[in-house]
Formats: sequence, C-alpha cells, structure tokens
Amino acid sequence: MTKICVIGLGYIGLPTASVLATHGFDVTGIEVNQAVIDGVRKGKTDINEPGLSLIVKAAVKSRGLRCQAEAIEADVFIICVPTPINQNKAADLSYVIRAGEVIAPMIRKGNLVILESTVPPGTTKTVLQPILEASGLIAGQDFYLVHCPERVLPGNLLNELIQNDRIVGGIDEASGQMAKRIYETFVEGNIYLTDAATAEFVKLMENTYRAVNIALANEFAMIAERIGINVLDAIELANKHPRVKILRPGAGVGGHCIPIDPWFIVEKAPEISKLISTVMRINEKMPEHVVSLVKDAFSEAGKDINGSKILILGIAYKGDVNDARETPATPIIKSLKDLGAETVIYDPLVTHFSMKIEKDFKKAVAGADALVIVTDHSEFKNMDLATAMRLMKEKPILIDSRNLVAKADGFVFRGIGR
Ligand code: SAJ
Repeated sequence: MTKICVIGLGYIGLPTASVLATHGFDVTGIEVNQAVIDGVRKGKTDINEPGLSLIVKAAVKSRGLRCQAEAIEADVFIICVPTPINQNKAADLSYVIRAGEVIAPMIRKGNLVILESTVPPGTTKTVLQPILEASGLIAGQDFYLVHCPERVLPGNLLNELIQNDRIVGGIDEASGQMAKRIYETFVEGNIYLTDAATAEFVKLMENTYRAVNIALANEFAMIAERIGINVLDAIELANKHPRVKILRPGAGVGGHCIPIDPWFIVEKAPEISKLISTVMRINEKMPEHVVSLVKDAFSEAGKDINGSKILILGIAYKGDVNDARETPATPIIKSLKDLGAETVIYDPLVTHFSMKIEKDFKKAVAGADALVIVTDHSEFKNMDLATAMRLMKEKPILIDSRNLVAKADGFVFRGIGR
C-alpha cells in the first residue's frame, strides 16, 4: 500500500489527508500543534467545513489516517503548510523551509515530494529542491518533485477538492506523471501537467484575479455612494450583459489567500505590478470606509461615538465559515475603539479570536447604539431587526457592509454602495 506523509494538518492538509486515507492510501499526518494531533486521533476537528468531521472520523476509524509530531519514511510527501507575508509584504517561507528540512532525512530513492502551499514563482526549484537535496539524493534523478497548488474554496472545500481541475507543475515530466497518478485516484476534474514555476504563477494569478474583481466592486460601491446611485441595482443590471460578472462590494478581504497571495507577484516584479498593488490597497482600505459610514450615521443620529456601544456582527472573514484569519473586523474594531466606542462582538460560528465573542445575541445587542454587519453569515440575513431595535438605545444605527438587509425602517442606516 502506498504510504503518504502529509506535512501540516490545517485547512488543506487535513481534508487532503482524510480524502487520501479513504481512497486506499496509508496516510500519516505530521502536525506541530499537539491539540490538533489529540483531536484528529479522536477523529475530531475544529474546522467548520461541511462533511469534514465525517470524513476525518471515517479516515481515523479505518486506520487509514494516523497523526503524530515526527515525520516518517513514506513513498509520497505532501507539504500543506501556511505561507504568510511578513511586514514588508514578502512571502514568509519559513514553514515551507522547515517542512523541507523535516522531509530531507526521510527521503529515499523513488519518493515523490509535492508542495501544495501557495508560494512565489520559483520557490519549488530554488528554495525547496536544494533543501531536499541535502539528503544526498538528486531531484529528477533520485526523487520526484512537483508543485500542485490547492484551489479549494473554504465553505465548499470537500466538493472542490474532488471536483476541481488540478494543475501539476513538475520539475520534470516524470515528476508530473507520478503526481498525476496520485491525484487521479480521487480528483474527478481534469489534471493538467506543466512546469513548477508556471503552476506557482497560475495559483497566484487565480487569487489575484479574484482580488482585482473584488476591488473593482468595492471601488464601484464607493463611487456609487458619492454620486447617489444604489450600486446593487447597478451591478445587477450590468451583470445582465453576457460577458460581465461584477462581484459584491464588502468590508474588505480576509482569509489566508486573497489579502496575501497577490503580494507574492508584486514581490517578484514590483515596478511592473502597479495594478495589483493598487488593487490590494483598495481592498485594504475598505475597513476604513466602513468606519467612515459609522461616523456619518452617528452624526446623522446626533450621537457621539465616544462612549457609545457598538455591536460588531460577525468576525469570520466571510459568511458561514468559522475562520477569522485576516478578518476586516480587526481594523474596524480597532478604529472604533480609538474613537472611544465600546465594541461587543457577536459571531455564531467563530470560537477562537483575540477578543471575547458573545454567543447570546439578545445579550450582545442590549443597550447598543449601533450594529455593524461585517460578515455575511446566513444567520444575519434573517435577523430579527424589530427585536434588536427594542433592545437598543434610542436612535438606533445599522451599518450593513455586506448588503444583507433590504429594509431597515426605524434605523439610521448606511450600506456599502447605497
Ligand atoms: N469577498 C467580497 N466580495 C465577493 C467575494 C468575496 O468582498 O464578491 C471577500 C470575502 O468576504 C472574503 C474574501 O473576499 O473576505 C475572500 O473570499 P473568497 O470567497 O473570494 O475566497 P477565499 O479566500 O475563501 O478562497 C480563495 C479562492 N480563490 C478563488 O476563488 C480564485 C479559493 O478557490 C482558493 O483555493 C483559496 O482562495 C486559497 O486557498 O488560495
């Protein structure tokens, strides 16, 4: 039976390891966080993803998936570690480097190493390959090496893991073919072979394309506010054109991909990535814009932000996930606190955050001056605004940065692009 060692059991590693384990592979997950190891050993995960708990449980129960801190010898190594950015907006490859160092002593002739983490173009060959070759074995001669970027959408992760096409970038043709054989055991989409640097660039282009389109929607929203047009109506009508698909404006971009990955392109060619860096700044400034809507509404209501109570509805980086990484709520909360407001957070899904999360909506809303919707959780679409209003102070304010609320009678209201 083919032995696979997955390095990093996070949002990508755990689902990938579990799917491989339920497709006949003997999988060992390597994880630095002891709490994750303990959880997975019991078949449990904190990641709120449809179907994930079930498949983790099945993988562990069938003994196809084990979990431990130390790497082991295997036929295939799959690296699924984070690649954040540092203060200079450059890729922090320390986790990839560490993963390579952990694998190097374990590597044997004929093994395959797959890097799934998102990285700047060139990383597989110029950073990972030399670390692996410290083993004394030569890539392309003694072992196979590819970059196969993950492309799954949080919220629909397991479906996309199976159904999406995959891009396999080998350091040579044989490496690509070897990796293809692994992925085609569970992927129902097409598998395309290319070289490693192209695969790295393709992944970054995908998330940059998304960032550009979100920034465009955000810019349209701010222009619409200035000229007195409802951007939602305008977007709906523009999208009736067969080749136009404008996205939704919002409080900004969060998560571990869209606010980060496009900077990996800028890092490689800063003087010719002007569009991309501008787009990133537009998205980064959206929380500031939300705060300006709050100020505007307080002024219309004749209330002072200083000393007020503001309820933040949602800190997840997007709707219906429990992940608050890089959430636009963080800069919004900071600015409101700087203005003297007491901020209270309500989020039905997120459990881990740097600030206290209130889980009882009525308790959270009691005595609030303003509600600020930051996340498009489904729960907020059907919010009982009449009850909220009864529990709030006089002249209640509602800021809807995700355009969830169609009517807000009785509130001093501001919505992005409205
Ligand atoms: N957002 C908007 N308006 C929109 C769509 C999204 O403001 O119309 C915001 C969301 O609220 C969120 C951020 O953008 O804060 C990112 O959300 P997302 O759903 O666009 O993307 P992610 O970060 O959850 O997942 C992306 C996906 N990439 C693409 O769709 C090109 C996913 O397929 C990738 O696998 C993932 O990044 C990744 O891991 O790279």
